[in-house]
Amino acid sequence: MSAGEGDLGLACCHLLVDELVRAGMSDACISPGSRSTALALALARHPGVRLHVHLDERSSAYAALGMARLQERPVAVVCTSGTAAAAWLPAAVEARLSQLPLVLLSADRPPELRDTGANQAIDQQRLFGAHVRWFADTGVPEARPGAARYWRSLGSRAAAAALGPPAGPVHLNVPLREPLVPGGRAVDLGPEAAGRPGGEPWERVSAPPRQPAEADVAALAAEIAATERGLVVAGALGGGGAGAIGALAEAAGWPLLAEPASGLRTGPPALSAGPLPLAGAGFRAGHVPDLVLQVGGVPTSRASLATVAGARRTVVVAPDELHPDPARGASWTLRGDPATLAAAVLPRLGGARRSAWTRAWQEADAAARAAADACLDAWAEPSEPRAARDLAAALPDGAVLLAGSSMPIRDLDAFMAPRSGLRVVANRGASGIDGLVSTALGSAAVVRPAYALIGDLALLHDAGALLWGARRGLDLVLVVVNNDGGGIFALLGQGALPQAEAEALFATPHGLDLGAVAAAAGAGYRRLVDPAGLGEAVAAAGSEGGVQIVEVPTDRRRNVEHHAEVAARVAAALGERPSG
Ligand SMILES: Cc1ncc(C[n+]2csc(CCOP(=O)(O)OP(=O)(O)O)c2C)c(N)n1
Ligand SMILES: [Mg+2]
Repeated sequence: MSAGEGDLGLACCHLLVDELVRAGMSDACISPGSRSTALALALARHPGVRLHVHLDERSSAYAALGMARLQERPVAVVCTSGTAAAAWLPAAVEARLSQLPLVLLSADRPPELRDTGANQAIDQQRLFGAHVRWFADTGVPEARPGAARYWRSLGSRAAAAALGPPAGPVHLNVPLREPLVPGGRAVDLGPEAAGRPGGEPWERVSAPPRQPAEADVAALAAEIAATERGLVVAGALGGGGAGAIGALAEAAGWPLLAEPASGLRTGPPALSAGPLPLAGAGFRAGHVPDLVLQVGGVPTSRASLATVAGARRTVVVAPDELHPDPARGASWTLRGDPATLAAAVLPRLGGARRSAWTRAWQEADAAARAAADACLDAWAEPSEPRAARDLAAALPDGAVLLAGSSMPIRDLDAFMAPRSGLRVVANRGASGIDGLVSTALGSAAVVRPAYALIGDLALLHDAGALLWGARRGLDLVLVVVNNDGGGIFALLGQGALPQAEAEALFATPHGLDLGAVAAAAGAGYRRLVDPAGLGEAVAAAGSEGGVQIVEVPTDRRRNVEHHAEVAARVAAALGERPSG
């Protein structure tokens, strides 16, 4: 018997997968389905691929995103046709904005079954619209001359497009004909099926040089040297090598306002209390920077955003495709890698400059830090600010902490003390509260144990991932701040609405017992009682292995009081009147 469609599909998908592996891919995520049989088997049978199987496609794509962020390599995601592929959209959106290399491989019906009402057939052409960097419909696998180089070329181009720079998601739609299951017959796609010798990719794609232009380096250096009242603002940054930005701030003699996910809040010149001194109008009004140099993602806190928006001049360093400038105040956007640019500017600056400007920032920062710490330490019950501070301080060197959207990322920004050895990551591209358990599980597939700080609604939003993923050999400590709903809304305008509306429409309390949720999933569980005990609880959870939930019970109304108290104590320490 000759080879059937299933054998042909497998042979061609193998070439695709092999090229992804040659481009550095080591991990792939798949969800079950019939149409994707050839893709699933090609991944499962490739010795270079570690496979992760997930029931829920949304969760699967978010897990892949968590892996891609830490590996900085392409991660493939495979699923069947129909709504399965559509469920990848949220992760594709996040990957595009966070510039993470996902290779989305959707199986599809062959052309003759499209638009016929055939089962599980939807229009998958450009399914992710502008949210992917590249789309191709591969066409149905065929044993024709040139087939081998076609499938290899597709794979290496997909990887190259995903890696960029800028990195991002790509989508290959792969229509497959029945019979879908291979019959074990050999398929001869010719000598090129073996690929380039020595494991080389079919096509090496070189990115253009990323060195900043000499004229830009000189102009920026001159501007920095001429400005005493400057500020470096660092939002979320990928990868390592950001150290040159700290050195640049030091040489400029400017304070560095560094978010945890910038990787730069490691000690001076980074401010220790993040945006806290800027939250009241007083210090901010008296310390308007003449020049802000903003690197990485958009600042998270309102205070940092207002500081950037109020600067007399703003220079933004941003990778291609992104415009991290919601205030539209940037007068100069420099494309490229901030660390590379900083390293190029550094030699042009003199030794560290000391000035009254920097001293004022440092003094305000130290006063704010002390005032905030005194508040946090005094509260007799577990609190959200303290949980963020203590968790960041307690994690071992080399740890990765996923900061959840909503209050966790904000509390870390306000309260995490500077330290080295901790990598804080976040899905800040689109700031969804979805997919966070999955993203954390994806991190845990790369580093063990991984850690996450998320809200209770974020946990419940992605509870399916917990049910599926808690007993699959991954080590993850999920610290869940349980304030029985969305605590952030009480700190935003919705808190002032009539209480019934504020509760039912925004806070959305659930009343669930997280211990029972953990038990249903087979995850470990502990609940914080002593406000000073989080470090110990997390260490105990980590040493137990597996997926562990550490619940931090808090109260939404009390949390508003906590934040108000910190604001008042910081304002008093800075000699300001509280902003109310
Ligand atoms: C997918 C998605 N849906 C809705 C929102 C809007 N949203 C922002 S914060 C929030 C509440 C989150 O609650 P929780 O995770 O418990 O964190 P908390 O606010 O209590 O810190 C919601 C619903 C969002 N960001 N993403
Ligand atoms: Mg909550």
